[in-house]
Amino acid sequence: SVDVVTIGESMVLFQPMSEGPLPYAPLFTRSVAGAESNVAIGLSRLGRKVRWISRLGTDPFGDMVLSALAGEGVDVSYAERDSQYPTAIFFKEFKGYGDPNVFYYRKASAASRFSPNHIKPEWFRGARHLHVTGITPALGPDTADAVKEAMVQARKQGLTVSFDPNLRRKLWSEEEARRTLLSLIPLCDVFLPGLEEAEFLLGPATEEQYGQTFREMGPGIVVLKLGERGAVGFAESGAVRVAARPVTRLVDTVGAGDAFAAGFLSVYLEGNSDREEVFERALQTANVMGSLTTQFKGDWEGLPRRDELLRAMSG
Ligand code: CKP
Ligand code: MG
Repeated sequence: SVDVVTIGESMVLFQPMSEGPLPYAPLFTRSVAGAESNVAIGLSRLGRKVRWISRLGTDPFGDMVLSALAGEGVDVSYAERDSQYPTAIFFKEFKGYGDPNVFYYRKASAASRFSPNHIKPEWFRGARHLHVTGITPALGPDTADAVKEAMVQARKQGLTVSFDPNLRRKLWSEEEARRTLLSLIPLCDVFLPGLEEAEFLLGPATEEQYGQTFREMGPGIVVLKLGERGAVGFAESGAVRVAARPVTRLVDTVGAGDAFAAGFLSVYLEGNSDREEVFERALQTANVMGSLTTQFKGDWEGLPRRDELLRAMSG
């Protein structure tokens, strides 16, 4: 059995070997990424058993995604293949500063066809936790319903649920994004927005107001990611603030949120996260994970194993 189940599209990722405008980038390296599989890899490296589920084409890139994730120790046995629709791909563009640009080729991908009737009770059987993000609901006609159904079914089977809104403006309109993301918050136990996402969802307010308002919607734990300022978490016991770990060499910010989620969940899964000491350690672990992954190119390649994490946290 597994600790964590995560559902969401993974794609083949092409990263230019040079910085600068994409039309002039002649050489690319190939990897795999997707917010949910980034979290799965992060947790797997820390020793957790994780199952990743999505739909892939019956194409060579689908094979590649599966072998990359399996190679990281993630259980891919429930991933489904679809002969009608392809595996998606995406490209990064490195500017040499700030967040890389991202270009998706994922319309009508196999994962965009994910619908509620694909969900099987055995996906969640024996598992403890489900992690989903706000990317999946933006992908296709039935994917929002599918995410909702997955959250409901997981909870019925006794799993806790975490939800990262991961707002992607390229994938849907602001109105639809706001309405759909807000509708999913009541179905989670742990909500993990960035400060800008909180503002997008609720309008301007203080960090404390965001924490309180989201908690009133349902989740017992709300964690606001503050980037260079660290993070602030809100729980029954109150608010806990932790500073960021300084980034010595900022290379690629994509995947930082997922690393953060993996770090937070790795401690949350220990239980007792209502104790302030545990909650604070979860936030610190999340911060260190987020900072470590930005120091390397790729969404997840820089994620630590347990001993590396302990060293990074003590140093
Ligand atoms: O919010 P993050 O930077 O942690 O998420 C990055 C991932 O799945 C990345 O792998 C990308 O492909 C995506 O989010 C996405 O669909 O945007
Ligand atoms: Mg994110």
